[in-house]
Amino acid sequence: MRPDLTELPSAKSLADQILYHLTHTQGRGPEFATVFDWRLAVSYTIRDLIVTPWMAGHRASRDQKLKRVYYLSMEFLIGRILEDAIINLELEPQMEEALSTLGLDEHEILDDEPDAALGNGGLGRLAACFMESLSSLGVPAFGYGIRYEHGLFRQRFEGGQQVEAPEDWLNQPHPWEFVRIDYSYTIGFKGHVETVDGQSTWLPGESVIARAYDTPVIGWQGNWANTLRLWGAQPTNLFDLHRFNAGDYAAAAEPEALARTLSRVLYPDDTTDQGKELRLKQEYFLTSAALQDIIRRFVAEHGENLAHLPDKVAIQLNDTHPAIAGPELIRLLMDEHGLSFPEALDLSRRTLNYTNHTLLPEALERWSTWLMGQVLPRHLQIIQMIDDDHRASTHRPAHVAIVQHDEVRMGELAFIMAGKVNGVSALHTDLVRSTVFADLHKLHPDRIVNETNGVTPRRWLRLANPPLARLLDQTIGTGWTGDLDQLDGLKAHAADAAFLEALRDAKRQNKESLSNGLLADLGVKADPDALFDVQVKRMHEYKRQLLNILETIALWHRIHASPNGDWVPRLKIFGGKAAPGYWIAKTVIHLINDVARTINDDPVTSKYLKIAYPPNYNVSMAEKLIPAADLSEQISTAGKEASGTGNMKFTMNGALTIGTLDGANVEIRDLVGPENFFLFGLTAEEAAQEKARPGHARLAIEKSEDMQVALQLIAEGRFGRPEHYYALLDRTWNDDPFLVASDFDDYFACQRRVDAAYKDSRDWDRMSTLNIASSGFFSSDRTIRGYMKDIWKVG
Ligand code: F58
Repeated sequence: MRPDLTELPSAKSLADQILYHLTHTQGRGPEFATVFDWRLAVSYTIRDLIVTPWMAGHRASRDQKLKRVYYLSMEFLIGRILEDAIINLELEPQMEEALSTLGLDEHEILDDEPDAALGNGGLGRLAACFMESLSSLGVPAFGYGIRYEHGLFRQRFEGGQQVEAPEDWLNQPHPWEFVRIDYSYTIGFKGHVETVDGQSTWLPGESVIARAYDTPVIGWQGNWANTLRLWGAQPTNLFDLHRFNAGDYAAAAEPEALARTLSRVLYPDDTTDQGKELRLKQEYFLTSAALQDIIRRFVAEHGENLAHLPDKVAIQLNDTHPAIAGPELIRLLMDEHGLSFPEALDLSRRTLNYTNHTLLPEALERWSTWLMGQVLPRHLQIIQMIDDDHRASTHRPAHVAIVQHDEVRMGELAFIMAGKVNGVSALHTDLVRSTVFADLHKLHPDRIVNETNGVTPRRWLRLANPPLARLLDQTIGTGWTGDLDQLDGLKAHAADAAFLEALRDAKRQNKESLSNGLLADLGVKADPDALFDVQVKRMHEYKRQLLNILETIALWHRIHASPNGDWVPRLKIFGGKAAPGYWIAKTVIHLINDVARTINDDPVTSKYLKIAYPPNYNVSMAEKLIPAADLSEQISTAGKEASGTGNMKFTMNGALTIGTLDGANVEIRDLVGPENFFLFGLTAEEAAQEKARPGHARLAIEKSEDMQVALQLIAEGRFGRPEHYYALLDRTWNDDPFLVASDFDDYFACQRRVDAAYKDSRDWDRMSTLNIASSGFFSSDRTIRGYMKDIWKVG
């Protein structure tokens, strides 16, 4: 509830404030102002309105000595901030009016904002949704991350191939942040440890300063704002004056350049060894700065007795990336605050928690003991102490150690140092218990809990899909935005012809705007009546974009063979980036673009089949694509996608899902009803067995005529130079680690069921209604309430 509705500014006062900031903050008169100047003036106007609840929240948390939640994450994939803030303050009508009286185009202003792309994909976007929900629920919380100067790379296609360019969102003033030069911490690296009378002291050989940059995150209805505190790296000595005076300017600037490297770039989910040391340093940089800040605040509010830390502080580690928090917290408590090892260990365990986001063995972090010893020598000692203590206290089997084969296993470290460990969907949590952490689960049977992911309905419904949001407001009232379970009220309208008509209309508006955009940007002419079939996510073998494009080729071949058939027109949309070093994923991108060029130019099939692959998929693009989708592709190999969150956004926006029993798809299907979900493919258990069957790929391909045709057309060079694809074809025939071949026929048949269903538009709309109506569970508000109760013990 808003405390005082009269505080909401009028359109007139917004316009006045915008003009004020244009003149006094931007230093520009309206006659010379660019879109950028106006956008900054609008942003400062909105920021002013956020500052009051932000400060009030801080004061309340401090005065009432409330327990705080700290979310440590190497990634926050925020996207744009301005529109989200306007929506959460419920200022859309006033702002629209204000901007129109100033003669400005609102869309132009909003579109001028660069995405804050400080993340790779789902894990980073989840962190951003959590920040928004924590504020919406009024939970005192801080997000801690790194202020990367360059977020996720920009993607473009040249000759169909991905080309990466640096992203530079900070190349212009960022109006949302407040720099806090008084909150700066020294972060050490390397050097050695001296032990005198049992008291160890780490003498780092290098150090940098972590400086805080704060962005307020406003919650729904503007009552509460938390802080996203991002650390920027600064050199301890700004400048080597000696060298400068000697005329060696490059060398004089070296310390600064080296230090800044730490917060220069977001690590792209990479497969190479390069940058490993830098990545470890980045992880430690974030973690140490955050923990020093947390302890400083605790002491300021509660005094020196750190025994109460777990009562006032709950720390969540977003994956293993900040798992060095275990040894670092112990180090700070022991070496800097004089606690004993057993005390420090106990307090740390009652404060820290860890979320696992992947079962893929190659994604579980490991550091060589050599590198760890070089970069963080004191931490390596403490890790050994944690490991010894765990061995002694649990009598565990030898293969459960943190340090094994000269490697530090960050998953084990995070698990052993956490009060609670959580998976991100029901299936994933079961698999965490039975596979990666099976032994540790046996030793600590109460530690693993499930918290199925969620997404914020403010951004992913109200902001992204205004036509649907309006229809929902008219049909079930506006309460759904803060309480997504109210969507359930739509079930009563699933047979109401007028409602279904209006729903179709809303989807149609989104499809039309997307079609216009695709025509303008890519030259792809899409028919808004076609079925919009969308797969958007990071490019990865396990997500199986290859399965989708092979099915597209096989379908094209069939349409070509009988062009007068009763085909359902489809637009296949792809979006996603591949890690720069991940050649198979990059080959699939190339293939999709090659196939798109051939198919889109085919006069025989073009009224039935088109492909669009807009480059540089990001949060803002997702906000346009998802509301226009009829069909959501969630086709990962079962057992590989921890949860998925895109799948939830599509469901909320009325797309039906074609998917496997993987991640949160399982829960989506249970909730929307199996009859309103297009299921295909092996289960996780069957997939594991199939993978163990020698020659599974070849056997499956030999049984599938459609798949053979698709592979043959690629090999013949129908879509581009075949030699580009020999390695991919060879891998598909002979290895196929993600079982594209084994699931192909079932997927193809399932797509034909989709076609049949789409022909009955009334029934499709009914199913779409039931999908939306059943999606309340996937609000990140529900997820955060789960963490509060099961893990953080707050509220
Ligand atoms: C994703 N992980 C999971 N990792 O794949 C997805 O199923 C889940 O829904 C989501 O987390 C949220 O729980 C993910 O996005 C990364 O991007 C890593 C970043 C660091 C390098 C390795 C990949």
